[in-house]
Amino acid sequence: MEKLIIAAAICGAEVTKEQNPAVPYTIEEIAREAKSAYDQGASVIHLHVREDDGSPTQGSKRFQEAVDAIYKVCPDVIIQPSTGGAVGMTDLERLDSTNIVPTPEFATLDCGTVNFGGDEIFINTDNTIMNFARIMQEKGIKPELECFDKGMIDIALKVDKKGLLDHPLHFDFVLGVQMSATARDLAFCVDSIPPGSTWTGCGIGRYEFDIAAISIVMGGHVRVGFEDNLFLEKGVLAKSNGELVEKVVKIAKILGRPIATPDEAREILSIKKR
Ligand code: KMH
Ligand code: ZN
Repeated sequence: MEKLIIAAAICGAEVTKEQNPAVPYTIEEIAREAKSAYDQGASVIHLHVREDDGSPTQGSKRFQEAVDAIYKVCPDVIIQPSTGGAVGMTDLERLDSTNIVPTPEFATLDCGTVNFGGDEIFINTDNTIMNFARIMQEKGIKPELECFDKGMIDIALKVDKKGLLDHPLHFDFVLGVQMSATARDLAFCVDSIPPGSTWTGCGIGRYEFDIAAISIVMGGHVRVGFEDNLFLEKGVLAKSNGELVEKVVKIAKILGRPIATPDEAREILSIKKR
């Protein structure tokens, strides 16, 4: 089976130090968390950034500082800035994370509107999605198609029909926010994407390691990290993102799946190194 790409979503926009003191806010903390994940086997860092007080920002200046600091300690890692940002940000704000040097190799593209719990709605209209896809295509940024349910896969395929996505496509299936997090859900998503596409499974909260294990067996890739889950096991906070990655590496070893280096991940994902 193909080597396993592990993506670490080290920071997110919503989780706080009150929930887990290891959640990074400062540039130093973000670099520390990226290194902890990379040292354990993460080849992709999914990146949000914060101001020092923890408030989320998509500002390119802050992203540039974070990316520079990460490359110093993880020179060959694939950095994947979020273009989702935080609920309520404008499209222009969200896209600012891609205005860095070098231009990102990879970035998220959220393929629909999502109920985030309570009154929170993460809005992605068709025009937003098409516009983000067009800009990423122009800049040569590989989109990770974030799909929180099957309808979002269909939207991604509609964007593809317009010629706004270069092949092979790469999907990230996020389970446990809008769709439930079962093997059946994941299998339905995997069955719904074009042949030759690659995909990552991402389980939110207590589903993180179930979805990781199922994805490893099914030949997909895995995302873990504080953005999605703060616990190493029930009642035990993870001390670092590295601990979460380490657990995936252990599961992969038991299941016989070797781990991809960043350059091997580029090859699998058809990403051009900057
Ligand atoms: N923070 C969420 C509103 C992404 O990174 O592209 C959006 C999100 C998805 O995290
Ligand atoms: Zn994110």
